[in-house]
Amino acid sequence: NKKGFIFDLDGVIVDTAKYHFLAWQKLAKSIGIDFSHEQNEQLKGVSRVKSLEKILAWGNKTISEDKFNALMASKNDDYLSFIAKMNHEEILPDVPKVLNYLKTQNQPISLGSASKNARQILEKVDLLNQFDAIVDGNDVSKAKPDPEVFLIAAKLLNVNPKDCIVFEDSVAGVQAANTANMISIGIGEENVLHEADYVFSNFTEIDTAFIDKLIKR
Ligand code: G16
Ligand code: MG
Repeated sequence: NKKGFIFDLDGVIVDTAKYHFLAWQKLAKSIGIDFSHEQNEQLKGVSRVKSLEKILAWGNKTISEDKFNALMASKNDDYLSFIAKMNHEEILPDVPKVLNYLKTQNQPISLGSASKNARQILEKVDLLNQFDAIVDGNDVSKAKPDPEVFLIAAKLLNVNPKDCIVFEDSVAGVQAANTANMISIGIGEENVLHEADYVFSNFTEIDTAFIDKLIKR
């Protein structure tokens, strides 16, 4: 059986949320807004534009379009300075194990990320050539929870959406997978990701028997 396995990037393959946090926090501070870890959690899977809109709303701030664009650019510069220092050691536990097993089973693999920096990050951690398709923030017009990103991935893999399996750490991403009629696998906390078909804390909990079950279903 040929399925399509689609991986979110931030929070599934690497933990870049910590870098987003540092960059957003610096930005928020520069315009006099407090920004907490809890708020950063709510930006997971959310696009860059939407993230800044949320931060401004939390701080009750309105700014000009020029200022908005300037803030977006400097946030990304800061974020990229952290990305520049990444290496393969930042790949989350047992992600390579799962990717390699899928390869031995001839299962096509795609990335499905909201990030416009996805390719750079995959390059830094040496995973770029592991993917048969890459769909990221540059390819979509509608952000998660819209299913567009995963539907494009299914198309590129030449697999029906109902034969796709999505690994996601964000609520919006799980909803996007469900709306696309795909199997959703939440990576994170059960109480947060309860809409997913399955939830695991991380890939160390996913064994080959479970993957075989997904391939055969
Ligand atoms: C993600 C992160 C979000 C981030 C978004 C856009 O995607 O979870 O926190 O705001 O990408 O990223 P960038 O600013 O790099 O374009 P995902 O879908 O990989 O979890
Ligand atoms: Mg994510």
